[in-house]
Amino acid sequence: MAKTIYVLNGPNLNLLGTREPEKYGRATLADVEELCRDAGKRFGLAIEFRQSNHEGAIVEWIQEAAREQALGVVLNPAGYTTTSVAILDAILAVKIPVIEVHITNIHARESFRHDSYVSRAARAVICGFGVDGYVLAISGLAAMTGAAKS
Ligand code: CA2
Repeated sequence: MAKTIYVLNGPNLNLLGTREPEKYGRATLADVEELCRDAGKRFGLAIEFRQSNHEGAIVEWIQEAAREQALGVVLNPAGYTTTSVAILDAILAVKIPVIEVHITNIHARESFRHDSYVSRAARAVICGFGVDGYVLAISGLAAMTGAAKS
């Protein structure tokens, strides 16, 4: 059975490609899912791709990923990045690696976007590569877990 990477997306990312294209680009979340599935195939990995506007759903999915012994989680926490102790605690409670991804370079934006709770527990952080950051995160997870060799 192929190992699975959970790709989790936080609030408002369902709007990707439909608003603020100058910031977030024109790719939709469905396009991002396709990019992730293609990247997964290259490494023989299954992708579980989800989005929610609710903090608790993201907490439950991180716990589910660990229970299901997923290879890891790629997480764009979006607006919960700098507010959610609950998501931080969920990441701290699991042993699987979580890679934090942001489409934009959050450090070049407003200061309230800089101080990520998620970064305190994430194994790695990728930001500013646009939606290609998701592919980089999957590739990085495959490499750090040894899945890239098999
Ligand atoms: O750059 C990123 O990926 C962010 O996580 C996106 C979040 C923002 O709060 C973070 O600071 C950085 C915003 C997600 C909202 O997504 C939208 C996409 C298109 C149109 C409207 C919202």
